[in-house]
Amino acid sequence: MTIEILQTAPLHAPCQEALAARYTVHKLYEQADKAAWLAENGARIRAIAGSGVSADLIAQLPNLEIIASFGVGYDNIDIAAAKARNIRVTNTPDVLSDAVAEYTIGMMIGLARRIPQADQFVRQGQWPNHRLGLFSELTGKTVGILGLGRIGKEIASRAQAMKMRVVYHGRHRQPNVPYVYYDNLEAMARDSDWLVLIAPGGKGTEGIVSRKVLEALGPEGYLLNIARGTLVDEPAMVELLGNGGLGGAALDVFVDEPNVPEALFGLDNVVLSPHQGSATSQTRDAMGALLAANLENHFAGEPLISAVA
Ligand code: 8YV
Repeated sequence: MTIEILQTAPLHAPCQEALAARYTVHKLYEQADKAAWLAENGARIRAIAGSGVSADLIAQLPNLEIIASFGVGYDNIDIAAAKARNIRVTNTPDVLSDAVAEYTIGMMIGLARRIPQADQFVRQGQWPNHRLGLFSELTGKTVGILGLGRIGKEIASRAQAMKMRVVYHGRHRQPNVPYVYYDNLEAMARDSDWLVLIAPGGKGTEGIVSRKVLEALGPEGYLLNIARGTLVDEPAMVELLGNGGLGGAALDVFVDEPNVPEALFGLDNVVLSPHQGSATSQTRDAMGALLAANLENHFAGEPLISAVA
């Protein structure tokens, strides 16, 4: 008898294929009546693959042993509910750090130099009659990184390659880190040209980039969010981007994805992206392989590769 697992969302195709070859996979998101399906079949499920796992779903799976999440962030998994039942949780750290860091620098340059706008300018045939203008560059600027974790460090070293000065804020000063530490986010925003957000989502960081922090970053300051939309007071950010209180923003994440505040669509001091940080074939293959390997190890009684602490 094969092990039965539940997929909560569509996954990267090669990952899905690897799971289907090894397990009996049930796709909850394809069930018309999810509650009825869970009531009838929930007891056979031993693992979840995917993201978006609520306490309510966990409660309907009495024999659940492990949740293997596709992604490094696990703010959409009820970790407390899993812990209460000794259900193991894994994520996909490290393998996506380079792709996310690379995209961060790409979006920063895209905003500083208005690359998407330049593309539109040429496509719309404006070049023969108009000049696009002069913009800013990263060279010599200070970037304040919120969250100097694994991805934050990759961003920091790439920012240094762009000849930027790196400072950071997090809950603690880190030993053996060559960057100036700020224990106050608002103070760091005030002293930075760029504020880069790469801290985890969830209740602990909700709204941490408040109106005050955005105002401290100021009319010449640029915000880059590649973490979670929930970190930012989004209405305040939209207002300040529109009235010149904030210089610009490059945003890969939003509070209510895939819905983006429409007021942003008319602003040319923003660059918008549909949560693409880890979206390369290379990285998604590695994330899928890690998810599958964690499940494999769990069912073989081997140590997990990347368990959520
Ligand atoms: C998503 C991410 O997981 O890893 C994360 O936390 O935000 C992304 O890599 C990815 O978009 C798959 O849903």
